[in-house]
Parts: sequence; C-alpha cells; structure tokens
Amino acid sequence: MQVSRSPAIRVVSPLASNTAPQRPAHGSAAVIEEITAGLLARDAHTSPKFLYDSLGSKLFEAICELPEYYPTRTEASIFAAYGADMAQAVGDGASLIDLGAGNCAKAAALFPLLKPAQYVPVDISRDFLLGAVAQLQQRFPQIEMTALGLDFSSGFELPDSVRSERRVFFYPGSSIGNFSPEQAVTFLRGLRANAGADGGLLIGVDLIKDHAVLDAAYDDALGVTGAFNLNMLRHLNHLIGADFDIDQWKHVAFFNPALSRIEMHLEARCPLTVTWRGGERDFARGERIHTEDSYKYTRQSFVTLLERAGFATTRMWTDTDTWFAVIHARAS
Ligand code: AVI
Repeated sequence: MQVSRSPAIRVVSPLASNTAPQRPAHGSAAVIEEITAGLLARDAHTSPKFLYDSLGSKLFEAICELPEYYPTRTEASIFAAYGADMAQAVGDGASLIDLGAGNCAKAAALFPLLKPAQYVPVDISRDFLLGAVAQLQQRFPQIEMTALGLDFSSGFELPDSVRSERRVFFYPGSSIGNFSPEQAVTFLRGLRANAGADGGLLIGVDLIKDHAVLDAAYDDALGVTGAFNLNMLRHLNHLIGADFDIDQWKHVAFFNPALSRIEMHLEARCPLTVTWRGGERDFARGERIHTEDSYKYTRQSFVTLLERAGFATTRMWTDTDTWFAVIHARAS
C-alpha cells in the first residue's frame, strides 16, 4: 500500500559541514539537482534513465532473455515473419536512423531486405556504438554509416552528415512506452520535424493484454527485473553520494489498468532515512519511489497518437496473439 502523507524532508546545503563524512557524488551538478528534486517530491520518483548504469544495461539484456519478458522475442518473430513486407513499405535507399541502436543487431538483421543507402545508429554510449559500427561496416561496405553519440530522448537535431532525403527512424523494442502518452507525442513530433516531408518511422509498440502476462513480464520468478530496479539505488549512491541500503527496499511492479501502464516502484521495507549530497529524506514503511512506467497501447490508440504527431500509419504487423505491433508510418 502506498503511504500518502507529507514526506519528512530536510534539504541540506551541499556546502554545509556535516559531522558525518559525505560520500563522494560522481554525477554532474545538473544530475544531482534532477535526482534531488525527484527524491524530495511528495510522491518520490526518479527518471528511468538512471536504471542504466553498466550493470543495469547487462541486467536489461538478461531481462530480454527471460521467459516472462515476451516483448523482445515477440517483436523478433514479427521482424522475422514480415521483414520483406516492411522493406516494401519503407522502400530501399533510405537513410535509416536507429534510435537506441546499442549493438545495432536489430537493424543489421534487416539490412539485406531494407537496403538502406545510409545507416545512422544513435545511442547515448558513442564508444560502444563505434565498435559495433566498425564491424558492421565490414559486413555491409555499400552502406554509408554515421554513428551519433547523443541522448535523443530530450529532443535533438540531426547533423548535416545525415542525408536529408528519405529519413526513416527505426525505433524498435517498445521504448516509446517508457514515455507518457503526452511525452510520446512531443517526442514523435520531434522525429516528424527531423524526418521531413518524405520521411517515415518503423516502430515497435507493446499492446495491452492479459494483466497476469503483463505483471509477470515485470516481476519475473528469477527476480532479474527486481535486481534491475534495485540496482538503480546502487547507481544513485554513486551519482549523488547517497546511502541507500538495498536490503531495506523491495521491487514492486504491476499493471495499472486505469492508466494503461506498468508501474515500477521501490518500496521501503521499514521506516528509514536516506541522506545524500545536498538532501535527506525519511521514508515510512511502505512508502515508494516511482522508478519507471511502461505504457501499453491498443492498435487504435497508438495510431491516434501517431496522427497527433503528424504521422499517417501505412502498415501494421502483429504476432498471432496480437501482443506486440510493428508499425510503419509516413509523414502526413
Ligand atoms: C526499455 N523498455 C522498453 C523496457 C520496458 O519493457 O518498458 C524496460 C524494462 N523495464 C523493466 N523491464 C523492462
């Protein structure tokens, strides 16, 4: 049960001389400020981007292998079954801009069918991208490749090195679900502006299904998703010099049908106090930190969202259970 009461908050000046030695904070001033604001909010929350330090990224890879986590394998089955159809919808010779490309494997599997003229993988970790792209370039020498290391989630503009004709954004994995619907429209409008009049979008979207299936996908029997969520506390300890004790917190995840989203929280197992560089907060037993949302759509609700962002859906492919959809849309 979520305890809803005014939090006991003490804001401590970062420069104040405390008797207890402060743990070092490794985040920038802006990061410390962002996290502090979330932790001191009445309903404490943190951005899901803090789930992904190097261990968090490995735990997410492990999640994708779990029997309960259907999105990865379901989307892969749709690409495998309908890749040729998708290539026909997209058309060859496009500039394929892969958002959150990681190891570039999803896009690379489609290259023989999509035959892009240019491949532009975008990821926050440029060093990781460069290694993956060097290998890909050897396998596909005919495709021009330009890696971009940037955080695309908060708006971006493509550099001139990206061809201006036939820009097609590739956004698989249902990461669009980690934005609220309003944020998603804003984000997609940004893609529409960058795509230009002849551009498009190939996107993976997770669909509403049996709630038990959804709950299990975010609260697996092995506890990998729990470790992924709890690992955020280790990451926060590093970033803001906090003293979160992992043992005092538990992973909570459930589908909220009213908002059509999975919610992930970390719940205090006992009354406790957390201190960090510049702040301190008491948490009651049962009080939570909201760490992530993962919105689920109906096919129609996502088409409507795309329309609000200036895209017209041309094709949609799903698995036989209609658990997941891949959509091609063009600028309208
Ligand atoms: C990255 N994103 C699409 C995942 C999701 O399903 O929302 C993140 C995740 N969180 C817990 N499990 C997976």
